[in-house]
Amino acid sequence: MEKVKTTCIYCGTGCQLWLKTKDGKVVDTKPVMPPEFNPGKGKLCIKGWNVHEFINHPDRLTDPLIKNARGNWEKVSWEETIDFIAAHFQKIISENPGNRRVIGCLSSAKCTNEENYVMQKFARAVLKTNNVDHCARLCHSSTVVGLGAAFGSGAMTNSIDEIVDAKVIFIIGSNTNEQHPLIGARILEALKKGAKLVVADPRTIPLSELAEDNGGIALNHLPGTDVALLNGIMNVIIAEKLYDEQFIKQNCENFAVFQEEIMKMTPEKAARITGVPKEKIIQAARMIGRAETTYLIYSMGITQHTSGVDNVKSTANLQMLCGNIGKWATGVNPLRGQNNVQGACDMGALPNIFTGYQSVADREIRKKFASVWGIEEKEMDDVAGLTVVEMMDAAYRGELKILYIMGENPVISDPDSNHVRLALQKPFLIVQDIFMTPTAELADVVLPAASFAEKEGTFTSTERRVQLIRKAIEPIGNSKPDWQIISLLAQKMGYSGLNYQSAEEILTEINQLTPIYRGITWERLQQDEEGLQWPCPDENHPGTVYLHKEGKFSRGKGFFHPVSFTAPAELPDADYPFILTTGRTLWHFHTGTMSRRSKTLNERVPEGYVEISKEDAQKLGINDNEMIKVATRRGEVRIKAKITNKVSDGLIFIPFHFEEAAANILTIAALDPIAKIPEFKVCAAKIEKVK
Ligand SMILES: Nc1nc2c(c(=O)[nH]1)N[C@H]1C(S)=C(S)[C@@H](COP(=O)(O)OP(=O)(O)OC[C@H]3O[C@@H](n4cnc5c(=O)[nH]c(N)nc54)[C@H](O)[C@@H]3O)O[C@H]1N2
Ligand SMILES: Nc1nc2c(c(=O)[nH]1)N[C@H]1C(S)=C(S)[C@@H](COP(=O)(O)OP(=O)(O)OC[C@H]3O[C@@H](n4cnc5c(=O)[nH]c(N)nc54)[C@H](O)[C@@H]3O)O[C@H]1N2
Ligand code: SF4
Ligand SMILES: [Mo]
Repeated sequence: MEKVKTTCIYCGTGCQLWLKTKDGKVVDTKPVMPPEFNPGKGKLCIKGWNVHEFINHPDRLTDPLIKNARGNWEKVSWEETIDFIAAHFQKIISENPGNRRVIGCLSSAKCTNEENYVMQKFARAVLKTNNVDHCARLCHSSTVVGLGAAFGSGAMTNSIDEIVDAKVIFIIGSNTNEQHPLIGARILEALKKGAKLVVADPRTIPLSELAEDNGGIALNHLPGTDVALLNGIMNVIIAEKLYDEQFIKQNCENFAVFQEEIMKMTPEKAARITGVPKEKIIQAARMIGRAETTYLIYSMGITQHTSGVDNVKSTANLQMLCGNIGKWATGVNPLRGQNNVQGACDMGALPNIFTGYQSVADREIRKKFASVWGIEEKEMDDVAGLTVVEMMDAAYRGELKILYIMGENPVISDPDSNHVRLALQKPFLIVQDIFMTPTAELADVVLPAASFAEKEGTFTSTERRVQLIRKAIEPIGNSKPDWQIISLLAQKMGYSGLNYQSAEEILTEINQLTPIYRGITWERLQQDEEGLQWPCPDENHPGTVYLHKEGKFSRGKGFFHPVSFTAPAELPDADYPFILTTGRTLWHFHTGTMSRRSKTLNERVPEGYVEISKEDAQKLGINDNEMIKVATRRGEVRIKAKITNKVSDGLIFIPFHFEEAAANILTIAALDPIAKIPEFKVCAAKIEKVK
């Protein structure tokens, strides 16, 4: 057996693992020792341990496929496929002169930095459009906007390793132990060292119980009421003078206006809105306010709301108020979900920025990119492009003529799937994946990509840590690394600026154009066992463990945004009396393309379910494991009931991994007005027995 060291493909923690190979197949996985190495410390979670199980699965796509007139798939050569796609791009471009909104590209947080860089360069330099986006839109777009406005940088401020030294850990809207298990493991270590946990989650998650059992506090607030909860907590901190006056004076601005807003949200009022007893709000405020250091963690419970940006700004307000920024074991720490979602954002796979958050609206920046890319600045799109959900709407209206999707499965992952399915039937659709997904089924052309085990490149983890992935086996069948496929397309369309020989060559171009990645070279990554954390401005820089050191915020001063509570877009009523919230389980990953093809994971949880409280189940006469119908104004699914004490009365929870009981048939496509993130965490639903 041979073994190759690489980075886990599932979540954004960034654990290092060995892929063991035999006869050209990946047959086993082991964690990378020694235990002092960040971020995994010599451990893996259940998904990491079984990451090899999907790689050589017989369902892997091996050849390009074109749908014939009868709707059947035909295997075709790469040459024919590339000709076919390039001809379509050229036809649509020539039929719509000057219209930059007729083509859209979805990039992928599953793919490497180099592949995301190549995808956005293809969109901008060849297709001349800023219509490029990816799943970060559905995930942390509120973070990028909210923390960008408050601090000047949208990334996780501190590192995973610091958790163990925090005195208080405030976890709001993150099911850390199931969704980032090895970050969860560090929280358990901190508990052992005497840290206190404050957990705010509408459901009772594993951490809620741990908090209460160890002298901390668990708050079960109503979904979508985080601003009221956080403002209530800050109201007490200000009233009881538990805030860090000196930090605020020296490093922040707009405090007076913010304070005025906060004083309106008394704990009594916060209790009425959130459903959390006033005493508990006061207790949480005192625990956070009095702690020497509080490390705040949040994830989708904060971001996936029509008030996502406001929620994020509130977490920033709280940490500035307590002087918990720019110090070890503090900070606002949004846990990035996908293995490389941080990297896909850093690489500019977003409609408004190039790499390193450099604005497409800035002429000097456009000039810089144009000169390296060998194109004219005036040819470039200077207006922000469409976001994921906006592209779906444009497709539905017939305005988007071609959609090129790399490594995403929007039929299962976007809100309101029935609408998405209709929308995707309209444009010429190209899907590039490792498996035939429900989205690929709708395509005109399917391109087989090589998986992470079959290529080289880099991923950037949630803590801004850039690490290598290494090739363990040859690409399966005739599949190719994503960057090579895009490169072939670009060449066919007459552009030679994407003819790279290796991922290393692409990273070198990224280094050149991206100040925060300038010092993160291929050579250094090969030498450094633990990767490098950006910002890393030059080749001698050691990388950055935590941002905004000594209160020196990236934007100058930290900005207090006065934020007031707004209710979710759709609340329960007589027709739809339940709140439906959606999310994940430990055992599966997203749309299940990989985890449901992993024998070990799929045996544990083979099908979808809806969590419902005992009281509600009794009222409706529903038994455990009974097939029931859950419906919203968008659609309905048949799904197994799971009676549990994890959800309170009136609340139901569905994990969105299961195609046959797809949560997103039910969810609402209401968006945050700025970040355009959908409200996956709240909509109104009803439950019926199946006759
Ligand atoms: N096993 C596994 N791990 C994963 C993933 C996976 O699919 N499977 N996906 C990865 C990705 S891309 C991401 S983004 C992360 C997501 O990681 P998480 O955000 O931790 O996961 P979710 O289950 O979406 O939601 C987290 C929690 O938010 C709570 N919540 C719901 N509504 C609200 C609310 O209004 N306020 C608050 N405060 N909380 C609320 C839910 O009850 C849930 O416990 O996980 C990553 N890791
Ligand atoms: N209801 C509800 N919906 C949600 C959420 C929620 O909490 N609730 N969360 C949202 C969030 S946070 C996220 S991040 C999104 C995720 O949404 P998606 O990104 O659409 O979901 P994935 O299943 O991760 O899709 C990744 C695809 O990439 C493919 N793939 C893997 N490796 C490679 C590769 O190397 N190359 C190529 N070309 N393809 C590859 C996989 O087979 C898979 O089909 O879902 C969102 N949707
Ligand atoms: S915690 Fe995340 S990165 Fe680490 S092994 Fe598990 S899924 Fe992979
Ligand atoms: Mo995500």
